[in-house]
Formats: sequence, C-alpha cells, structure tokens
Amino acid sequence: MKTALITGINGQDGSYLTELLIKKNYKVWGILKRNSVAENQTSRIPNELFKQVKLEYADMTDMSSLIRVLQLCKPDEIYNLAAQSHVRISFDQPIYTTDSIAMGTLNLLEAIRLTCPKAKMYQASSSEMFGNNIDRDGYQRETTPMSPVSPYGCAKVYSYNICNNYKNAYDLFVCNGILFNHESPRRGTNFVTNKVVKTAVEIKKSLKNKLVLGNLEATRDWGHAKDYVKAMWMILQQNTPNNYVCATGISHSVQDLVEYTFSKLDLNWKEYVETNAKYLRPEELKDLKGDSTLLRGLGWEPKYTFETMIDEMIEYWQSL
Ligand code: NAP
Ligand code: G4F
Repeated sequence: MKTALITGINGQDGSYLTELLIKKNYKVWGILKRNSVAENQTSRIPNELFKQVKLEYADMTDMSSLIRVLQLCKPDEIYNLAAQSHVRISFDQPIYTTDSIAMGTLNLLEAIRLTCPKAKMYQASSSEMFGNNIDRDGYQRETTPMSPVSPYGCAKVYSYNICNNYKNAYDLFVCNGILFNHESPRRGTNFVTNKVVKTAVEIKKSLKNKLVLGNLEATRDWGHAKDYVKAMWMILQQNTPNNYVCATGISHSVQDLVEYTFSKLDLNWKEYVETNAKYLRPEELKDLKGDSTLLRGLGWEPKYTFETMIDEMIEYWQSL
C-alpha cells in the first residue's frame, strides 16, 4: 500500500485526487491550513472518504509544519496542490500569493530533501506561466517561453524553476504538471466557469436577474478536473521525472461559455449579461490552448468535452 501526501487536499483538485488515490488503495494524508470555521474546510471531501484520509494542520508558509507532517506520514508520493490560486486576487494579495506558492514550494522541497529524499513529488504548475507567448501554430507546450502576466503566474514560474533545480541538484524525483484551466461542480464560484453556470441557473430559477463579468473575449482551454487529476497520478508513475503539459487542445472564449450555458437553459444571454471593469485584471492573459502530445504519449486522454463538463455543472446547480 502506497502513502500519498496532498497539500491543498480540500481544494477542487485535492478532493478529486483523494477519491482517485483511495480507489487505487493508497493511504492518503492531507494538510489543512487553519480556518476559523473548521466545517467549511472539508466541505469538498465526500463524507464516505472523510474517515479514510488523515488530515493534519500545516501551512505552506511554515516549513516546520511541513517537516512535522512528512516525518509523520513518510510518503511515497507528494502532490503539491496548495496555492492562493485565483489570478485576479493575486493582484490584491501579491505577497501572500508569492509566499504560499513560491516560498511554499521551496519550503516543501527543503522539507523533502531533509526528511524523505526518496519520495516522488508532483508540482501543480500552470498555463498561466506562459503569459501571452504562443507558438506559431497557436499552441503552448513544454518548450514555449514563459513570460507571466500576474503575480500568481510569476510565483508559479519560481516554483517551476526551483523544482527543476532541486531535481537536478539533489537528484530528487520532482515533476511539473503544466495544467491548463480545469473545472467541475467543485470549482470555486469566483472562477469564471462556475460563476457563469451558477448565476445562469439562479437567473433561470428567478433568484437573480443579471450576471456581471469582466473580459468576454479571453479564450481558455477548459478541461475537467477529474481528467486532470488522473494526469497528475500518471506523471508520478513514470521511471524518470519529467515536465508535462495537460490540456484538451480546444479553446473557447468566455463569451462562448456564456452563450452555451444560457442557451442550454433556454435563456437569451444578451438580456442578462453586463460587464464591469472591476472584473478586469491589470494585465490580461488573452489566449490559452495547450498541446499535450507528450502526456498523451503516456496514455492520457480526457473523457469530458467542454460541453459535457458544462452540462454536469448545470445539473449540479439545478439539483440544489
Ligand atoms: P483551489 O481549489 O484554490 O485549492 C487550493 C488549495 O490550497 C486549497 O485547499 C487551499 O486551502 C490550499 N491552500 C492555500 N494556501 C495554503 C497555504 N498557505 N497552506 C496550505 N494550504 C493552502 O485550487 P485548485 O483549482 O484545486 O488547484 C490546485 C493547484 O493547481 C493550485 O496550486 C493551482 O494554482 C494549480 N492549478 C490549477 C488550475 C485550475 O485550472 N484549476 C490550473 C493550473 C494549475 P483553503 O481552501 O483552506 O484556503
Ligand atoms: O476562471 P478564471 O478566473 O481563471 P484564470 O484566470 O484563467 O486562472 C485559472 O486557470 C489557471 C490556468 O491557466 C490556473 F493556474 C489558475 O489557478 C486558475 O485556476 O478566468 C478565466 C478568464 C480570464 O480571462 C478572466 O479575465 O475569464 C475572464 N473573466 C471574465 N469575467 C472572468 C470574469 N474571470 C473571473 N474569475 N470572474 C469574472 O467575472
């Protein structure tokens, strides 16, 4: 039986990864950072799984807490998913964002080097690292230069680089998954997909009468979080550490997302959608579309399409 430690276990990806690893018969440990309403923190972890995971208080900004947990659980695999992960909010909280992501990753790498150097580590890297660089064929891939356009993206580039550095310098098994946007009913409701779907369903139920958004022209390569946590696991099952892009290869604009969601609910989006500058970013990442040929070579393939993913999210909000 393998042991895995997940930082960010109570986030969107952490909750799906926990389900996957328990199905694969792993012993799963996770860290929670302290919150004044303890119940809120575990709301994404289904009750039946709750009894099977071991949760410990720790914080990415506190290396001593990470060392304590690593010494307790002695993991074979570590999935570093913890982050202040909202790009717009990273402009409001740039220093905490950088502490949780960049210093957080360095704290974890040092803790691993000192306590369990044989463990494999997955780093949650992001397509936000590319900024507005696009290869000539319209895609971003492992070799695309990185010029991030947000404090979040800059912090993720530091984490990406320090992971590569520790891999080479100390012979640690560290892999970066460069994941493009991935969503689900468990996505935070201040990310654009779940904000659009939740509000559209509320409009349909006559609970709200408008949806206020920022940039409708930006395009994203949106996949489903369930497919993407499978990629994380596959990346750590290889014999040698490597970095992989994970993406569907299909891109939609925010306006496409709005049109699809409202039309599924038999609503005319133009009657309800407004824009407000408060949802714009000081610098915008315009277009993302990923080439995951390298990962697909390991056998990874997404099961969800953009449409089936949004349909599932609509059903979720309708069911409440
Ligand atoms: P998420 O739902 O925001 O989850 C982030 C998790 O990190 C939460 O469990 C959060 O705990 C925890 N966390 C935040 N600061 C922490 C700290 N200082 N110490 C310990 N834990 C902390 O994000 P996600 O969508 O699951 O994404 C998982 C990871 O993948 C993140 O690193 C994200 O940046 C990265 N990523 C996501 C996407 C995507 O499209 N979803 C794409 C590329 C990369 P609380 O909830 O208690 O605050
Ligand atoms: O849903 P978003 O906030 O996601 P964003 O900024 O692309 O970041 C997500 O994906 C990254 C991977 O590329 C992750 F690393 C990161 O952790 C996060 O999970 O915004 C998507 C697009 C943006 O262009 C934004 O400007 O939607 C646009 N948008 C338009 N109106 C909006 C809104 N975004 C939000 N959150 N809220 C709006 O009202």
